[in-house]
Amino acid sequence: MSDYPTVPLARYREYAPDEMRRRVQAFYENLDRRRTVRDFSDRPVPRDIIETALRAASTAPSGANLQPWHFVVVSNAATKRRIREAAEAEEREFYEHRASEEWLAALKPLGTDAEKPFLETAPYLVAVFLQKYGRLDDGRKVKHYYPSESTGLATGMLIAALHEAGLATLTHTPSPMKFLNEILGRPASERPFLLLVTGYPAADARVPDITRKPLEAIATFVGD
Ligand code: IYR
Repeated sequence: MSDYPTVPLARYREYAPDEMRRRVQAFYENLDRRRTVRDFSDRPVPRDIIETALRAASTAPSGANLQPWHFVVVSNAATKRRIREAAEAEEREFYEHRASEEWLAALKPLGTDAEKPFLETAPYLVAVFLQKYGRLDDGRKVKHYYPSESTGLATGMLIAALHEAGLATLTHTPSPMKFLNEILGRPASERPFLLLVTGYPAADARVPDITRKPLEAIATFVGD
């Protein structure tokens, strides 16, 4: 047994099976209404909503509970403009040179291109950083375990929380994203993981007509 102190699992809640069904169905139906949006309104969003969504994200499980993530929330217009300029420079390289024909064909249904006006229009850009290691107060390094998995889990929970609040999101991954360290003053030990754009969708926002794989295609049950 562990030598570390433990506390009772006091906040766990069990539900009767019918209540479980109702809850998970409602949860699924709400998440199923989430769509990645590329047309954002500039309508302001109260900052405390973003703060609470970040608290939700920070409950994600992580390797050895080391919580290897950092979120930079950008609402400043000049900083958003710098990020847009740097991202579009990388994206132009991507669309004009780096992307393979196969990759461009895969992106075709999404209708994306190197123009990223949403990086200035949306009220918030949340830059998610992955910490390869942490630092103790005395400056010593602490290795982080499974930082990609952990940061991915936290980001998924952030997207779900923002959606629950009624905000749209876009997971944007300009590549490479190292410019985010410089613009946002983050140390070299942190790797930009993705840029999460969030706000209200534009009134006339449209989304590609795409579908999700059915359960049979995504899951296999190995039972008796
Ligand atoms: N980062 C580029 C290209 C892009 C790549 C994938 I994979 C997408 O799902 C969408 C876009 C861009 O943001 O346009």
